[in-house]
Amino acid sequence: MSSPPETMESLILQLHDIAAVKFGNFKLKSGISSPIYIDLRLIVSYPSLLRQISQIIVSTLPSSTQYDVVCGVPYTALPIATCISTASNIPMLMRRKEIKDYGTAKAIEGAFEPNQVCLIIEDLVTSGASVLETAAPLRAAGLKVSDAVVLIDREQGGRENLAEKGITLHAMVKLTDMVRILKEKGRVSEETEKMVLKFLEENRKVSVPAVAAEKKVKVRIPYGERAKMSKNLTGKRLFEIMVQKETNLCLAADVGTATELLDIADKVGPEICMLKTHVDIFPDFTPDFGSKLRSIADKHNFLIFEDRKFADIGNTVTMQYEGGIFRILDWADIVNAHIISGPGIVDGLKLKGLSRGRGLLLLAEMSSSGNLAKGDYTAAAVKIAEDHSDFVIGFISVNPASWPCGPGNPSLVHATPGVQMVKGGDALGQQYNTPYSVISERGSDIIIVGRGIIKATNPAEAAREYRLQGWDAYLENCK
Ligand code: 5BU
Repeated sequence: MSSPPETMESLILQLHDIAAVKFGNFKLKSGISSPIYIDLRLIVSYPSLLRQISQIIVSTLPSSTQYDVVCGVPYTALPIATCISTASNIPMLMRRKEIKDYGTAKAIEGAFEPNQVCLIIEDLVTSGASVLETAAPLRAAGLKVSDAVVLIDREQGGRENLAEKGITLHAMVKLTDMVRILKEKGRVSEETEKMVLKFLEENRKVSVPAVAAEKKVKVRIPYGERAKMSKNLTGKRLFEIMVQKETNLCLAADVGTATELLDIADKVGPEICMLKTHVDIFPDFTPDFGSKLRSIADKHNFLIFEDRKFADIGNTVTMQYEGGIFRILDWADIVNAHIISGPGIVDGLKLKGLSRGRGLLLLAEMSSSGNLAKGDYTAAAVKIAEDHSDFVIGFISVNPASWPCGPGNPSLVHATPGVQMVKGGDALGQQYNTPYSVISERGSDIIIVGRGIIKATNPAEAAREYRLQGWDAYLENCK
């Protein structure tokens, strides 16, 4: 159902009246100069216009479009979404741009059920990037997103980019139609119209990551090639699994009990290349834990990484690795170590692990705020890894692309904790970056996600969304 042409015309003229649409020479966020500028933030000052927009935008949708909830892309579309929600009595959700102190549940505010369908509402679409930024946490929270409705489509690739991610874009008005109407009504000259059309023609396709293109890592050697370079069997296997399963996702399975861990490992297994444990948090640990987890890992083809963070002298860590009640060496493909005690720790772990084909990650950086692993410390981790590349398979890192010493040799893998769909942190110092930022901008290889998945209503669904995000970001760098 669409609105009568005169309603649309009146609305476009009102937007021009309030200078929400301006003509001239404007520098856009992307750096390019545009002859047209649209600022829809102004509409909050014109309640009657806001109401009309909210009514018309919904009438743009085909009557077959079903949805249970609406969510506006922050911030400009929030008042539009609110008006739609109150007028049509359809509940609204809000997406946080930043999370503070909480896990994923708080990336989306409001009440909802898994599998409910959420309609995304946006004011202006260029590449579609901001719609996708909102769709990702909604999907990770278990909601279905298949349609987005927008006030103005700039016709610069947004429709196609969104379609690639399974979202149909419905636009109230296309930019070319808007300019044509303004010309017909004597608001702009023929010359201006031509200038805008020429500009649009020359900027037809703004690809999604072009928004952050200058920040992304320039060249990435594909995981498959790096598998061939790795001198360690486990390092090689990790890269191979990533390629086979098209995933660079590691689940940080910090659940309450060993039973829960085995359960989530089986559910999320198809989505991950690695599962990270903290075995010492389980009250119900039994000696057969390792073999049970091993068989799930074999079934779903992922590696097991015990995040033990060894830190002692070489001699002590040999005993901690092999012995005690946990017997980590028996079941964990990968462990990690601080380098605070010097390279002897690697020698100690290698003594036990190398002949069993195990691998070691060195903590070159940490995700928590105020941590001391930086500068010379990080550089020392790189040096130790190079010296032991038969056993060290890579690093825990946060920002390898900007290390002054460089991220080291490509046979070594980078795994990054502190990942959620939105930036933010928890109350105890954890700091989160998004999958795109971690892989594409910061140059890491693996996203390690804990609460973003385990606290989701449907962890398997959330894991799938993280996998897709992480993998897309990787492919982006391979281009
Ligand atoms: P989260 O729920 O996604 O915040 O879990 C992060 C996991 O990664 C958790 O198991 C931490 O122990 C682990 N971690 C981390 O957060 N930061 C670090 O620098 C290192 C490990 Br090393």
